[in-house]
Amino acid sequence: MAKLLRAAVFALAGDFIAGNAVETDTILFAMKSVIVGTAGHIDHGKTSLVKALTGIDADRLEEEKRRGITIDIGFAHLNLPTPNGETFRLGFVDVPGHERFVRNMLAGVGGIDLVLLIIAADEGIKPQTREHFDICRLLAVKRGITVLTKSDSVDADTLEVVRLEVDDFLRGSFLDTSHAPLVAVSALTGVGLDELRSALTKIAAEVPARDSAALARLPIDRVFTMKGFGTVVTGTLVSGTIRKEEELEVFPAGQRLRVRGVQVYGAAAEQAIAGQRTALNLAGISTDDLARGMTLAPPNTLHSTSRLDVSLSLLPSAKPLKDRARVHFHAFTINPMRSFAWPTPRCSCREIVSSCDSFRRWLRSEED
Ligand SMILES: Nc1nc2c(ncn2[C@@H]2O[C@H](COP(=O)(O)OP(=O)(O)OP(=O)(O)O)[C@@H](O)[C@H]2O)c(=O)[nH]1
Ligand SMILES: [Mg+2]
Repeated sequence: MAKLLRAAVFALAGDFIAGNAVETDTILFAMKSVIVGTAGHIDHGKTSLVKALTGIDADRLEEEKRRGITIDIGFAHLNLPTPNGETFRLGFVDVPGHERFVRNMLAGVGGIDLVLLIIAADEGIKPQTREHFDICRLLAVKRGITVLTKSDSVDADTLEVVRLEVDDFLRGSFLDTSHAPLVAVSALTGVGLDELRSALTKIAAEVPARDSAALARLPIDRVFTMKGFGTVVTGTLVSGTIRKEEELEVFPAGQRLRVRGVQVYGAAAEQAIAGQRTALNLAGISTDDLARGMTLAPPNTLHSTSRLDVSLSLLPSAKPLKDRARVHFHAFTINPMRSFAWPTPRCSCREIVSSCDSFRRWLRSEED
C-alpha cells in the first residue's frame, strides 16, 4: 500500500446477459442509479452480504466458487423502493478481501458512490480492513455504512466490544459513527438486513446524480466474447450517455468502434446514462484490442498523456517516498504494473506530509 499512488476517480462494471432481455429503458432512465462498493478483510462476509441483499452471487468465476474466496470484482444489483414512492437502483461492486488481490479491489472501488465497510463481528479489525479503509479515504469516498457481519456468531457482549473497537477506529473519518451508520447484521439469519436497507435508502438519497449530459466516459472493467453477440465490454458509465449505434473511440489505443447493443443492469436498453452499470456489445473491434483500464469515449475527445500533475497524500502508515521512487499509478479501472518517476524536488514525502498534507507534484511515465 505504501507505494500505491492513486489519483482521482475510478470505475466498475455490469453483466451482459443474453436472452429474455426486455426493453426497460424508460423505467431505468427514470430510476436514480447509485453504485455501492464493498470493502473489508478476507472472509468477513462481503459476498454473502451482497447475496443476502440482492439474491445475486457476485462470485462468478469457477475458481472463486471452488476456493470460496473472491478473486476479481463481481457485480449485483437491487431496486430499493423509498418511502416517498421513488425507486433507487443500487449497483453493487463486490471486491476481494485477499491482500494479493488488492489491485482488483482498487479497480472495483474507484468511482463508487458509497462504501459498505464490512467487518466480521467474530474477528474485528484486521489488516485489509485498515488497508481498504485507507484506500476509500484516499479515493475521497464521502459516504458509507459500516456493517458488522456474522453477528449470529458472537454473543451480545462480544458484539458490543467489537462495536466499541470499530467506533474508535472510525473516529474523525467519513464513517465516524456520530454521523454515519453502523449496522450489525447476519447474512445467515437475516438479522439487521432491514435496518441496513433503510440506511442504504437514506444515504442513496443523498448521493448527487451524475451528469448524463457531460462527455461520455466508460472506463472498461471487463472484456469478453459472447456467443451470438461478439465483443462485449462492461463498466460504470462515469459521465454522459451512450446510445445504440453510436461511434466511440477506445483510449488510449485510438481504434474506432460501433455500439451494436446496450444493456443496463442486464436488460436491453436504447442508451446508458451516467452512474449506470453498463454493458456494450461492440462491432468493429475484437477482444484482443481491448482490456481493463482502457476508456471508451466519443472520437477525438480525450488525449493520452505520460505526464500528469497530482495532488499527493501519503498515509501516515506508509514508508517515506524517496526522490525518484517508482510507484504504481491507478486511475479509474487502470491497474497498471507501469512505473513512474518521482522527479523533483529532492525531499522525502514524510517531509512533504508533515509540512503540508497534500502536495502537488508531477508523475512521469518511465516509458516516456
Ligand atoms: N455465521 C455466519 N457466517 C457467515 C456470514 N456471512 C458470511 N459467512 C461465512 O463466512 C465465509 C466467508 O464469506 P464470504 O461472503 O465469502 O466473505 P468475503 O468477505 O466475500 O470473502 P473474500 O471475498 O474472499 O474477501 C463463508 O463461509 C460464509 O458462509 C454470517 O452472517 N454468519
Ligand atoms: Mg467475497
